[in-house]
Amino acid sequence: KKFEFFLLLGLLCLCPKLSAQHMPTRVFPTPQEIEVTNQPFISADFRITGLKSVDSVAISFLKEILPFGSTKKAIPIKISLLKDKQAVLQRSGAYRLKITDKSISIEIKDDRSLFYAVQTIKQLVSKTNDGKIKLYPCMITDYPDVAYRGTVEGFYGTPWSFDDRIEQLRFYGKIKMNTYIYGPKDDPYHSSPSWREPYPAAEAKQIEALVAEANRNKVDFVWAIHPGKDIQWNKNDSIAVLNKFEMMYGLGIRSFAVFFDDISGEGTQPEKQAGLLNYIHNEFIKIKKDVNPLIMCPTEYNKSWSNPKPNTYLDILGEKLDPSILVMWTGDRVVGDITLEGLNWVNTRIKRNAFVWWNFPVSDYVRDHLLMGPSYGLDIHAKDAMSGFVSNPMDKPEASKVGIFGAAMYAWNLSDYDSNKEWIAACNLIMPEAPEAFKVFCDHNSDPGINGHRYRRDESVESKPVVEKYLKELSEDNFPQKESEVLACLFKQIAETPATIRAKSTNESLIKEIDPWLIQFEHLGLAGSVSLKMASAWKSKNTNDAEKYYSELTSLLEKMQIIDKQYNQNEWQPGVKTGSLVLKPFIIELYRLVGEDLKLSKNNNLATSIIFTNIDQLSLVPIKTIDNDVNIVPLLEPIKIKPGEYIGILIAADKKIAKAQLNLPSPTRDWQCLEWSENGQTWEQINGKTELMLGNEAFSVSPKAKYLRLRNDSSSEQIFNLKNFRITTK
Ligand code: 14T
Repeated sequence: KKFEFFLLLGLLCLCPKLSAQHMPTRVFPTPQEIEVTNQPFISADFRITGLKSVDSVAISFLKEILPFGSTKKAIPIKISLLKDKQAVLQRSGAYRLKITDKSISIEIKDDRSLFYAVQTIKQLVSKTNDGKIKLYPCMITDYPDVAYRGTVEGFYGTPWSFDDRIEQLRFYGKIKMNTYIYGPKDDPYHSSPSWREPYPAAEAKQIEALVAEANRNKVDFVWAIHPGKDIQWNKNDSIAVLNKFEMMYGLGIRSFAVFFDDISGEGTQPEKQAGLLNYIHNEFIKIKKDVNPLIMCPTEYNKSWSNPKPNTYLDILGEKLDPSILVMWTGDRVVGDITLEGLNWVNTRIKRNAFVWWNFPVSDYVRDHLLMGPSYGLDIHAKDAMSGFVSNPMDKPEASKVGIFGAAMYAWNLSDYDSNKEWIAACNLIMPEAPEAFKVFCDHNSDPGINGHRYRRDESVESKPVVEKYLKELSEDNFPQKESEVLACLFKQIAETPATIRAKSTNESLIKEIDPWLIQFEHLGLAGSVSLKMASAWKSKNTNDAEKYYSELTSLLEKMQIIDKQYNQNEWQPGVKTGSLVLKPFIIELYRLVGEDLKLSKNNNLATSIIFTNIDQLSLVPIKTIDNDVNIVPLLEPIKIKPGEYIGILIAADKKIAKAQLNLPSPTRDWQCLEWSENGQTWEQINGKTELMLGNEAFSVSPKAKYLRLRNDSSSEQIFNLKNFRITTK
């Protein structure tokens, strides 16, 4: 054993050593100590020795990565307990991994350690052409900086689905996160009115299955209750919480939380809250021997909302709560950065290290935006000031992985954390088939826009100075040739990005989540390209071309407005915003400059007719206009139209509809509802016209009509061919 160790030491000394940045493969999160040689060895098989009663999930996982055999050449993998008495190696998940061409040694503290060591091995392994295993000798000593790392499903809006959550738990295992706090605000059995009631059988079964998946991935499934809206501070309700926890225990839950956020009135009293929590701690947590410490979210969960006077809410919790109970904290504000100073402030008051609830990348307060940027604003010196770190994500689980990945890298190894580096790593991991395109998408979809929390994020970081230079040169009456070329490249890339992502990525759920933003992003790219051509024609005094591009841009901007009115129509922040911090304002600025100068600005109504549809497949189908003849360019492939979907034309502002002519053959006709509108909001049906659509006969429409559309009025998806959809204008 000693000999082996010295052999490894010798090897590590002889071979050129590689620092974390120059490793053959990146291990994530960055291990605390790692030395890797750049001389790989190759082996056909491996076998296990040492500890027998270790976690079978980790072992079967290991067998998926390394071929097991019993030949003499098989490299032994020895699993043993960490003998080191260092405090950091006593943490759950700590492991030491030594790989030589003679043996692999895995030293562990617990089952989680073995699982994490296996995750690390998986990242170190590559395969030769003949299917053998290639490994780099290395020595890794690793443990987490923060004990509890994960997410809190704590947003308002549609909770994640069962399948979403299963996939999240697997993802957390891969990035060494160990905590998933279940607290969706819109689950009635988590909050009022039904927190006292048991889950219906079907939902209970799903929770059991989620707990099982969490266990396989060494994630604590923390079930949270949110009783504060209508809790009565009496024995009955204390027992109601206890009973509910007992039921959840029966479903396999071994970690619990009580949330008192976003409530008012009776429920907010700190003495009562502490009383209930201590009761649960004494009567439940302490009695069950296999349950983790209680977690609570206070009512005053951020500095800006907390009473600064001594001996008020937070001090009372600090004083009264059993010291083992963990207290959550979102920072100086509801949504904001996490600083050591801010944590020290609250830690003194709650008399323990805060459990950070980071409200990023949650978007429930800006539902028309995506938060796809780097996870920055996290203090890398705060590891000894927090007991846990969880991220509150978006209602879009796959898209949230970008932000969650950063949070995971931070919480494992704070001093190594570089938000930008990990953001790039996240894009590579989450969309390995098109990492560059995904990065472009994320880069321009990260700022939440103006919001009540006054929380803003960088966006279009590298493009911003180019845009600024471009506008400055223009204002000084120069034409910024170089910047114009750089931005033309960028907008071309943006316009192509959605198609690349759709074609290459196999992650259908992710594409579905971001679909409206992909559609809008494509138009942003097209509008940007046209705006540059317009500005360039204008600067070279080519007024004809400038006007032509101006009107093209008008249509594209109008189209973007329509997309904003068609997709993601929630009642809070409806619509679809993209590139809203730098690129969209840039396009609008060029539009304004040229429009004002050429006296076109008063006429910023729709200059040309455009397609009006909410069928994704058709959103970019062009409209052909020749004099007064306006028609949708016919498509060869049949079109699928879901219930409620429609296809039509919005005509240019200065035109009126004289008549229309449609030929859209479909196996059945009873789904077809033909409608016109003046404003795109209220619609009038044109009765009895659908028979005409076979005959190509023209019919007249109200003179007030600006829009004409055919809508699927049935409850099932239909198929039709687009042969002719034509409007004659006057
Ligand atoms: F418990 C908390 F730590 C917390 O952050 N609670 C909510 C959370 O569920 C939500 O996702 C998050 C972001 O919007 O903010 C908290 O919710 C609020 C915040 C407000 F400022 C609800 C109402 C508010 F006025």
